[in-house]
Amino acid sequence: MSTKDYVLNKLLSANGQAISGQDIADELEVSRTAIWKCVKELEEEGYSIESIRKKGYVLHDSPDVLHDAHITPYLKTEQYGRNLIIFDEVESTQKIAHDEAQQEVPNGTLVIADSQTGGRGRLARTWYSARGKGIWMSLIARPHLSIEQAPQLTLVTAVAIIHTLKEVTGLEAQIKWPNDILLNGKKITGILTELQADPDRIQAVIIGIGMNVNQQETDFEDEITSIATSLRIESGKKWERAEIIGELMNQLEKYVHMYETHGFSPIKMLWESYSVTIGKKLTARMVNETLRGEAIGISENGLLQLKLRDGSIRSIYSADIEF
Ligand code: BT5
Repeated sequence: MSTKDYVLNKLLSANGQAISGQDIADELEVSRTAIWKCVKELEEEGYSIESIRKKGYVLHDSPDVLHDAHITPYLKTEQYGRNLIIFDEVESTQKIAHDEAQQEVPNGTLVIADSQTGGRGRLARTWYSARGKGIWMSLIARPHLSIEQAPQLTLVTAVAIIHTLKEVTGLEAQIKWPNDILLNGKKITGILTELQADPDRIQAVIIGIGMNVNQQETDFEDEITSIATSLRIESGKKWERAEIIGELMNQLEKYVHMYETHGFSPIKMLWESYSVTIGKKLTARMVNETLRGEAIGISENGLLQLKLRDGSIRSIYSADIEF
């Protein structure tokens, strides 16, 4: 850890109390001037730090930056988010997570970026990832599940996201099958779950999450202005991304563990209670066909059950839904 990171960690964990420059200098066996230089650098990065004579430094405010020291204090997990790989800019966190997963990084390793130049959704669609305004991250999970159980992790993730939003912001979001989280009917979060597996065993599941946090309406590209929203637009205030990331890790670890130990039934119940899809008449567009019918539920393996006009029931794995 660099001297600056050490000073930042001390300031953050002091919770608004003064920390002594001399004490830190002694702990690190460096000069007091070296500590003072770090404080100046942090101020230039947007931290508001007061120097109080004979007492030391007090941190009053932090910029909304992505840094281990900001995220770790929010973690209550054993593994998720404990190994953080944070970038300023990448093409896609999903791509990096796939490479990292092959290097045998631990379960729960999280790849985060402040901006993505080539963020993607399903079927290689564009995912807009404005710099510093949202959460663009990919979790490398190595769950104790069979390959057949992996697709349901998108639904498990959706439940974890709903609980995170409620916990941190108080907002009650809804799930649109299969992978959209909505606030007031507009998309706040997209999920992209991808699998790395041997013929008989999961190596890793890469759970990509894109969440709009601090955008204003004018920040969205024309293509998505009418369909997208952010936490700031819905709540009228800015949010600290580190806190949301920490809580996402807590909730994801909890619900993946619940799925591993109790199967899909408890998740299915929660998922259905947050869904805007079930009970609706809708059109499901798939790569090869389009079906119209009523969504009557999801199956034990996470497939959407669509009742067609002739009364027959079709199970759908993935589709774009229009009401
Ligand atoms: C998704 O795909 O919703 C999955 C998005 C996953 C993004 C994360 S970010 C971190 C990780 N790294 C990546 O490269 N990806 C993951 P899909 O259901 O196919 O929806 C894509 C559609 O959502 C686009 O065609 C747009 O219409 C819309 N869209 C794009 N950017 C958006 C945004 N920021 N907010 C809301 N909607 C958006």
